[in-house]
Amino acid sequence: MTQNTVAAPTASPSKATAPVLDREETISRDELEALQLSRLQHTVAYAYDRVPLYKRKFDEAGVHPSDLRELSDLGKFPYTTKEDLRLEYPFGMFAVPQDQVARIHASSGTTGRPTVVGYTKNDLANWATLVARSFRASGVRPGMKVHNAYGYGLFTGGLGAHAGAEALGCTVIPMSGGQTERQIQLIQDFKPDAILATPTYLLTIADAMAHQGIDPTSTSLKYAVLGAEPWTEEMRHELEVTMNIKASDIYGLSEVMGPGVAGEAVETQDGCHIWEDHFRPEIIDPFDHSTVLDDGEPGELVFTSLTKEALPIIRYRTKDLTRLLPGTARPAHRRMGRITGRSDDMIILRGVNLFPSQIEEIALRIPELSPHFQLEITRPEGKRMDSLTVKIERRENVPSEAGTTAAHTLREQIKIHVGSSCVVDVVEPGSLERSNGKLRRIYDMRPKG
Ligand code: DLL
Repeated sequence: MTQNTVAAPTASPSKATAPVLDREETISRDELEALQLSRLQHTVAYAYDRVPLYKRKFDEAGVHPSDLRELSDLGKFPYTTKEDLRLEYPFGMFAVPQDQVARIHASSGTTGRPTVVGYTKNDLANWATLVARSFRASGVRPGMKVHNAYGYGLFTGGLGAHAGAEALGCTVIPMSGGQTERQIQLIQDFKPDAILATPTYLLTIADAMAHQGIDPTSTSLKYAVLGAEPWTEEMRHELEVTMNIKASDIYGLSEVMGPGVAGEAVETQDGCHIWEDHFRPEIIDPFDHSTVLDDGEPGELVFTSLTKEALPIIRYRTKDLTRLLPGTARPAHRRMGRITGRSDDMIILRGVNLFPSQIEEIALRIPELSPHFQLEITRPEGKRMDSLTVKIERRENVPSEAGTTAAHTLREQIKIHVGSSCVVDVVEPGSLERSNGKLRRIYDMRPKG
């Protein structure tokens, strides 16, 4: 990719600290779309020639790479799903010989075979560039100390964020996830400027600090770049106030690259800009897959990679629900709205669709309630309907009677805003499991089978 860089127009209040942006961040939409088209034509032909699965799928769908004449022609090509990656386990989706694969990552595989992804040296360089771009947009600058609490290992979070922070010119503290006491010690001693973590893990850290008698607003931290799980504006507010930081969003998924597919600008905090010089996004109707929706309409996010060598990915169905919005801080690069949830995390309660993020949004508006909650789905014996119990901690220093009143309020608000009845159980502060990374919110207790 082009390494030319130009100064940002007005991204920073003072000229002396104006960040230097990648040239692709400042190009016009027309120039960007021309680049997308040529890269897309190349990628589609490259995938067809090198990956048997793509050849088979394109042939079955009756499309050929030469059919891609304009960007909208992408809609003629078949989707790729996680199932495809699982079937091709471990290396069937790779488009280069193994000796050109510089790195492998994989999903945990708790729900079946893991999905395996690979990167060439160029892929790793592009990835680092895009993560660096995302961090810079979120306020991180060369020379800053960055505490990386994303998990290292097969998960793309740790190493992906690490390489991006290094590429930006930061001093990286490769802490990884877990060992919360140690995290706090190092934050106190090393005095980092920025922290990289999942939002719920940063909450765990803040909580543990308060328990140790450390004021979470008193640390050296000024910026947080948070992602890897859905979170809400209410959670951003909670973390910004609790820790006296600016918190920005970062999005990505291993099948498409890892963190840094999209990143949020700290000066606008209005959603992640998708780095469209490397990925072409589409929004499709999650129920009627053949329909590509217009910008602004909510649906399932689909990505096609434009530069990847080891694992080109064509129309990958992320299952993430969001919408495309016009670019702001980086005008040519469209933004994605916050992810409301994943289609496979949707709870269907008596015909009403519900996501954990909706509960988070509503609960955090009730002052007595904390952001620590979990959702239990049960099917009471003899009943044909599922039932939802929201277990949520009241905040420290809130008496239990006030917690009971808050439970009523939460139940009513859920009924009004989501449209379904549930049980709310307000529990003791500190009684629910804390996050170590990606937090599990839903506990499905229904009888199996
Ligand atoms: O979670 C990559 C990542 C690491 C992103 C660190 C950001 C920071 P996977 O483990 O493959 O990759 O999980 C990808 O996580 O499809 C979304 O459902 C969810 N996700 C990732 N970022 C966000 C976000 C990494 N900012 C899956 N908001 C995705 C909401 C997110 N959901």
